[in-house]
Amino acid sequence: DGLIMSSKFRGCLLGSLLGDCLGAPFEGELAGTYVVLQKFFDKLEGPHYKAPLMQYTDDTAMTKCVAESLINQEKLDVKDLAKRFVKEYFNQPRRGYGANVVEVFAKLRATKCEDPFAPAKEQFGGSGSYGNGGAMRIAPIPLFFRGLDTKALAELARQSAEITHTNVNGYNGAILQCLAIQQSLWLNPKQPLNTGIFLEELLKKMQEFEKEDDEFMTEGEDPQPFCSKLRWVNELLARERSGGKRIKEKEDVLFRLGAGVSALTSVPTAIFCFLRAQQGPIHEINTESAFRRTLQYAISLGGDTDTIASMAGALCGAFLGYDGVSISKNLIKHCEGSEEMLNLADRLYSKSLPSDELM
Ligand code: F2R
Ligand code: MG
Ligand code: MG
Ligand code: MG
Repeated sequence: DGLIMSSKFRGCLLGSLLGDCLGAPFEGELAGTYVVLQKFFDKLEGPHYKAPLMQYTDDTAMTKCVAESLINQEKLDVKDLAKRFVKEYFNQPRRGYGANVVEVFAKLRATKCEDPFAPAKEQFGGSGSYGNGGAMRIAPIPLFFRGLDTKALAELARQSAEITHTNVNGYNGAILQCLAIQQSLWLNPKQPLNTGIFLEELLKKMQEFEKEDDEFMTEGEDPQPFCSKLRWVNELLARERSGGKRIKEKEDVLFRLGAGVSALTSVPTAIFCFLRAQQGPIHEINTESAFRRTLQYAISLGGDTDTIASMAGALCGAFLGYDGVSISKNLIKHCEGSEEMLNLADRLYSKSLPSDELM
């Protein structure tokens, strides 16, 4: 019902913000020790509010643009969205943007976003970016359009991504994260999540979208790389459930899934972190909150920590809702823009299509 859904909007956008703010100090590091992260989180959750504020990065800056564009236009308007990305970037360029995406912003500005898709097509010699920038900012789309069917929703996700990411793996990563958030939104947070069924459904949907790109594949390439990764997510979770080798878990996750800046090495990883934290306690992560466990585990993998934690946090928040995340208000207060993000979630909810009945 409405109360639960509005709480899920808040949880999703808050999870996205917190993952970004808390993961950002560790971005680009090797897989960190659990001890350092445990202390870091304990301190921020503790009774004393202490500066410094944890600042958000490009992930959140762009997510806010997507939310604001949907609230104002009440539909996906790619030209409006492109203009907001450009304005946001040139107002605050030092938010840790991807090294190449800034060329897209410059070209969009120079052409006044006349064709919002044109500049991105020129990236990387015409092959387009496969970075995770399209996926990292997707959360407001599955929230706003939560009642759409898979195909229609995926089409919107792809369009929103193609303003900057035209490589098939760039926009398919955005589609995967979008569909995973939509699935999490429609689950009952009071019931334990069946991770096997969750992945089975997601895989079925992704198989449709990866099929369409067969013709672009060169010989020997995996035609369905995201589907293959999802199968590994399932396998790693199943191993853990059967009490498999815990010590090597992190190494296996990094080897099979990765923790990089490409969509392919980060979106399935974020989905894994979310589901793994729902499955139960994790070695050396000491918290009662599955939401905190999700973020802490994602960051412990190293690499693109802000983005993977942000995407995992969005998934977990969409499942549990704000009322179910059970973390201290102090931790939330430590993250830049948290009040504003919750406010955006409320406005997005009130403007979103009342189409709960569609599903
Ligand atoms: N940029 C970063 N982190 C770098 C360090 C930031 C530092 N901590 C700081 O303080 O400044 N993080 C942010 O970037 C990621 C999202 O990037 P996005 O939007 O996808 O950008 P881009 O430039 O399109 O792609 C990123 C890199 O991926 C590689 N790449 C992509 N497509 C490629 C292709 N077709 N061929 C070869 N390489 C490709 C390039 O290295 C790109 O620079 C998030 O992590 C966000 O947090
Ligand atoms: Mg970032
Ligand atoms: Mg295309
Ligand atoms: Mg990042």
